[in-house]
Amino acid sequence: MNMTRRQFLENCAKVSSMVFGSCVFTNEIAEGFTRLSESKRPQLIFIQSQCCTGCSISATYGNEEDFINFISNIVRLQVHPNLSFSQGTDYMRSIIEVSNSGPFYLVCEGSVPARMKEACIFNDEPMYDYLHKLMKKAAAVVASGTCACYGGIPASNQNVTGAIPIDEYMRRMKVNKPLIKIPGCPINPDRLLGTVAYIVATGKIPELVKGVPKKYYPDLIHNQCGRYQAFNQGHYTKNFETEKLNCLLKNGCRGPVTYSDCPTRRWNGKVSVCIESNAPCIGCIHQEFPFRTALYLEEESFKDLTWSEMKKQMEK
Ligand code: FSX
Ligand code: SF4
Repeated sequence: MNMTRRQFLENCAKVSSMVFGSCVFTNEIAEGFTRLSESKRPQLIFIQSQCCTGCSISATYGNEEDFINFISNIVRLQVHPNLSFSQGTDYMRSIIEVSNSGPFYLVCEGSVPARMKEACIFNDEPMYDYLHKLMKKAAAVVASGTCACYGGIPASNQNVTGAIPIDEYMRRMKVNKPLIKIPGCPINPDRLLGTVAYIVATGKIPELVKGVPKKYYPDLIHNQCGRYQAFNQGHYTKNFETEKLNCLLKNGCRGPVTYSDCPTRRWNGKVSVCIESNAPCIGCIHQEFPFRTALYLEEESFKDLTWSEMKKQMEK
C-alpha cells in the first residue's frame, strides 16, 4: 500500500497514541518505521491452541481500520488460522516456509493441553509436541489472551485436559525466547497491535511488570473507575433498570482486584467499557479468571467482611 507522507505520519501518530496514550512519540515511531523498508517488515505468525478464537475476532473487528493498517504497513501477516485461505497440508506448508525463511514473531493464542494431548492436534501431531519447535525459531513470543497467559477458561475447574499457559509450556520445553503477555478474555486490540508495533518500531521489548506491558495494565480498574465517587459514598446498584451510575461492587464487580487501563483505553473503537455499560467487571484480565467462585459474586458472599477480606474473596 502506497502512502503519502501525511498519511504515513498520521499512522505513526495513531500507533504512538495506541502504545503510549499520547502522540509525543510520533517521531520515534516514524523513525523506526522509516528504517524498515518494505522487504524488512517483520513477519508475523498466529497460532491457536485451546481457545475460542475470541482474541483474533477482537483484534480484527475491534477497530478494523487499525488492523488493516497494522497488516498493511507494520508487519507482514504471513499465517493466521482464521484469515488464511489455505487449509490442511497447504496451510502447514505456509507455516514451514515462513518459519524457515527468516525472523518472525509468534503470537500464541490459547493454553496448551499437557495431559490430554490429543485435545489439540496440529498437523497430525499434538500441539504440545509441535509448538516448541516453532517457538525456538521465533524472534519473540507474544501470549495473546488470558488462556495463553494464565490458562484461562480451558484450565478452569477440573482442567481435564491439563491446560497450561504459554510461560509454563516454554519452561517445560526449555524455550528461551522473550515472552510478552497480553491478558484479557478477549484481548483489547490496542494492546496486541500496539505491543507488536512497539517492538517492530523500536526493536525493544516494552517495560513489563510480571510479564505484562506496564503501559496497558498500570493500576487497578477500581482506582480509575468513573463510579469511584459512588463507591466512596456507599451508593450501590440494587436495580439495574433504574440505577445506571451506582457502584457495582455488590453485584460482583472485580474492578478492585484487576489491573488494567480499561476505563481510559475503552473498547470497540473507544465506544464504551463494561462498567460504563452497567455491567460489573468480571476480571477477565485477572490471573485467576474465570475464578473458582461464581463469575458474578452475590452480595451475600461479602457479608460482614472487611475490605481486604472482600478483595481476597474476589480473587478466589
Ligand atoms: Fe481465551 Fe483467546 Fe478468551 Fe477466547 O485467543 S482469552 S477463551 S476470548 O480466544 O484465548
Ligand atoms: Fe470499583 Fe467496580 Fe465500584 Fe467501579 S463499579 S468503583 S471498579 S467496585
